[in-house]
Amino acid sequence: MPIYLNTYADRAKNHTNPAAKDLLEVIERKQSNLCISVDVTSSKDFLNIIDTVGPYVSLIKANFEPSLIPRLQDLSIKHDFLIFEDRKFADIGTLSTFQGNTVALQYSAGVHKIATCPGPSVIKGLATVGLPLGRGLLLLAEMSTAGALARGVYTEDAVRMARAARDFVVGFIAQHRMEGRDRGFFDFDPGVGLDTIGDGLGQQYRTPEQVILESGCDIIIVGRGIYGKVGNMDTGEVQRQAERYRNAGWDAYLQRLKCLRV
Ligand code: BMP
Repeated sequence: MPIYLNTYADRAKNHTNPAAKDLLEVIERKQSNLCISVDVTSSKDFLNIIDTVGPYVSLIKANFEPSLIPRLQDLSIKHDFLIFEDRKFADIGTLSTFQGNTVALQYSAGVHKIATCPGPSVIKGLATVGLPLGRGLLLLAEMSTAGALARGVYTEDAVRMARAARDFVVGFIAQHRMEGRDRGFFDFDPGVGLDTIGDGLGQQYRTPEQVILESGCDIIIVGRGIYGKVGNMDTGEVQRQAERYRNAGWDAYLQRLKCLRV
């Protein structure tokens, strides 16, 4: 059966990248294809949000201070989620013995990092550090913002680069399923909202149903839809929204399985 038609659990059985396999197992165990994007500046808000939404998510996406890593790791064990460090790598990919200020060094300075990147040399540089640690990389193939340049040839090249480095590249940040139905890559989709279609600054939102059922993506990435306006947070409401998005994402996945099996 083509991989796209399989359950997350079936896909976990066959995946060779340990980070991707872990993620598929967590998704199945928690029945959640929700990734929260925690884009806040206060460490207190950051940790509070994660502790509140932890039970409902499989993945936390953030760009965090190294000093927060031990707390984040404790929370990931407490709530059973993986960490996706979101860094935009746009430096040269060279890994030099003497001069280490490269993307590989940036990458090795943190914890569990999956990142976007601009070329095959960078993928190679990151893989030297990431593969021995059992990590995976995501390539930015398409963007959710209006008028984004990540399309056409850029998107095709991202898919080509991913295919050439299948052991390390585990998928894409995208708006649609990037490969044919036989692919093993993940498609992570940001720009997800249940109550609004944009943020007035170019961000465009689609519903979990559009993303998972219609576009065939695997994971919804949600930020402000869950924690609202920064500095204006009510823990009960954050928890309620996390549960709501978790349920919406999972229902869309169940519907997809049902449709495809008919
Ligand atoms: P929000 O749900 O609050 O709009 O947050 C979406 C998150 O996903 C942000 O961290 C943003 O940087 C990221 N993102 C995106 O919105 N669109 C993309 O195409 C790629 C992203 O990484």
